[in-house]
Amino acid sequence: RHERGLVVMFTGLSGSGKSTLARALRERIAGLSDRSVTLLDGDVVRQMLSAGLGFDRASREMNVRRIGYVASEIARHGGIAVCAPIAPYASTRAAVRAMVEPVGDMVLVHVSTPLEECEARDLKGLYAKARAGLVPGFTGVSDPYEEPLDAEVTVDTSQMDPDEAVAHVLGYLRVGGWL
Ligand code: GGZ
Repeated sequence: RHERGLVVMFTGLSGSGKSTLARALRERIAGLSDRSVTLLDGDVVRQMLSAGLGFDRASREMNVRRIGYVASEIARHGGIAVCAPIAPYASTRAAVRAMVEPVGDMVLVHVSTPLEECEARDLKGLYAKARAGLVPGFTGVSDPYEEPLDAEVTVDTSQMDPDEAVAHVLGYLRVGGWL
């Protein structure tokens, strides 16, 4: 078993299932491990840690780096942090990895649910608004999402249900010796 802390960062489009998976993973890890497991919930982060930031490139970079910093501090002290920002830029994800890896382990989970599926779900009506030009710079519609080439795990919630996706991540963590 690893003594080092761990950061599990989900990345993917709006509506891809990141938050659902992050919450479920947190619950599963809490039931399996003695270590503390902290969920950095997207909505709470945007309200508290990143209050006032928008969705332009600089704001997204700042938001994701702040999440990465807090997660790395949790890992430094031996805890497990689970977070789920869109994190659309490869360079920002690399910066987070560079912050985490000196003090803990980093597992990037790409939630690769296709845009068409996220848009068909449109849980919050944001894709429709974005298509209508009412939300400028919406990820996947009018703003980039750079697909990760360095994800440790990839799950597509159009191909499996949330329980299966979480089981997949848990399997990776078990085989790797974190659980
Ligand atoms: C993308 C946006 C935007 C724009 C508001 N682009 O489905 P949601 O609503 O709950 O998840 C999205 C959330 C993304 O915030 P993050 O902090 O994860 O993004 S990033 O990592 O890029 O900083 C969506 C909502 O905020 N939202 N405007 N223009 N998503």
